[in-house]
Amino acid sequence: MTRNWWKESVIYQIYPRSFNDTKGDGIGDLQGIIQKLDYLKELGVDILWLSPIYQSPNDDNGYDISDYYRIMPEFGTMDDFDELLEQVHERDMRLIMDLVVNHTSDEHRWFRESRTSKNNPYRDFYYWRDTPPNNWQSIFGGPAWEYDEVTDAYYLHLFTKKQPDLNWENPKVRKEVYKMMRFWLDKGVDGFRMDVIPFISKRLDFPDADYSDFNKVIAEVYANGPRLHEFLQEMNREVLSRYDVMTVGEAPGVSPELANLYVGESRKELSMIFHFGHMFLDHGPGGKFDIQDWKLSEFKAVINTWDEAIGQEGWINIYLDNHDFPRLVSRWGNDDAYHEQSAKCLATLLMTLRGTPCIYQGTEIGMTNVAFDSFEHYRDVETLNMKAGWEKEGRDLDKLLKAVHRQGRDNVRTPMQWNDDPHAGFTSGEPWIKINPNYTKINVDDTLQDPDSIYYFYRQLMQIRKDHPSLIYGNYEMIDGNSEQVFAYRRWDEEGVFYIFLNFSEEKAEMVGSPDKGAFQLLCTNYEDEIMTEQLRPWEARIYRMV
Ligand code: TEU
Repeated sequence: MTRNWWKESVIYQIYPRSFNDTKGDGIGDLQGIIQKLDYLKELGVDILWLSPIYQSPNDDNGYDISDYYRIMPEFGTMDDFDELLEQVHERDMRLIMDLVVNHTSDEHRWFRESRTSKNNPYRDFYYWRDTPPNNWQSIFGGPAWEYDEVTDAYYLHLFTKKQPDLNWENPKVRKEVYKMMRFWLDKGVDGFRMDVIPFISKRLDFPDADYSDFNKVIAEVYANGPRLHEFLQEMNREVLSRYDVMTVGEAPGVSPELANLYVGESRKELSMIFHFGHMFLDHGPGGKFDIQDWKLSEFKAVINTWDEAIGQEGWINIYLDNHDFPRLVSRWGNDDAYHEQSAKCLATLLMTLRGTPCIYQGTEIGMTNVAFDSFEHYRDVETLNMKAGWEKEGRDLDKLLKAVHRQGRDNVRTPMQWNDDPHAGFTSGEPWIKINPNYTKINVDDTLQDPDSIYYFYRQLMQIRKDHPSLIYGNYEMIDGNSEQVFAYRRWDEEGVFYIFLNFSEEKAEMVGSPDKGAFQLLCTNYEDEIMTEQLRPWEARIYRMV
């Protein structure tokens, strides 16, 4: 397997709006990120992924771009960006931008032009039809075809109606996208995270879809269109291949079988993808707010299947939360009785699977979900659209609020908790969204004072990963896949052999398949007393290394 800097790195995702505000307007900004670069360098991360910072009306918090060449004024100026990029590079870190090119904002010049008349030169930058050609639904609720009276026609939007889908069939669209990508790469940006990139090629026969299983529609109708790989190979040829950069494709709808079409080295498309296999385990047929139980054996099967599918040919990003999914310690761990142990156990998983790990801002200090007592405190368009839909259908809003507490995206968008000052040190103004009230207990300042904190455990794990490339490039094999308590696996190559045991439960658990004590030494555990009992304690993680 080829060795690359981006395989040996750890990514840290910054949601700029909620990271650090230096202007007192309650919104995070680029100078705020600059202020925290030493904190990130100390943590040990290598690549910073910024969620979109381009000009946007923020219908979807920046994932609705109105100008790809300008910085959102709330975040600062292009000079601030240039300073940020320079400061990141000075610390031998790298920075990747969020490339959102499946759609733009409806306030983008291209769309403002496109909607003025049926023969405007920009008309075919988007998908217009005189009547909706199918029953497609937006992922954020409601029909995916929006009527526009100016030309008495409908346009396609797979997300909000303020996010019209770009028509990639039009070579002028592709040319504009590639030009914009070169603009940022010529500034020295080190790559892109690509938003819903599997959606850019549409099935032009626009078949109806069966919404009894939304995730199936995403996989079989919205994603993996007929010209997708042609477009990605063209993008690689025209742009990416000319720079030493990395790309990570957000890959909803991509199955393990299709993975290496995107990331196989010989394909010359993307460096890696992050899949949604584990992320939809608790989504019922009605989607994320139709919550169903998940079993550890199912979770392990997903990890296994993907590792096998990628094999020696491709590469994936390893993540357990991001700005779209609940906080990992609340969703997969136990953010109450075993907050610290389970956060560290999950960190061990992140750092010892085969792939490039991604830490989402605040996860390194164990930030948790939040349960606002009313919809008025929520800001996410996905949540608010869902509430409007349930209200219209006369459904039980209390039931939805409970589902939002578990699955809502604002769980991960409450501001970073820097200290126990008012507003957690995030802002001197009124934050754009309420701070999680547990900031007095969970914050960076306190974490840095505690040598046994989750933060220092992440640092320890990242150092272990760097010291032992077998944990990056080595083979992976699960042990005892049927256990509903323990996730155990081996990592090995000619440089080393490692066993990892993770107890995903509140009970003691047998260490099935434990390595021969004589041949292995304990390298890391999340129980400070390090008295190694025969059984794993609740949420105990252990890494053994063959001596
Ligand atoms: O997300 C695409 C996507 O599939 C997610 O919307 C995910 O399925 C959903 O959030 C789960 O509820 C990307 C961005 O990450 C997301 O923030 C944007 O809202 C979306 O695309 C539109 O750009």
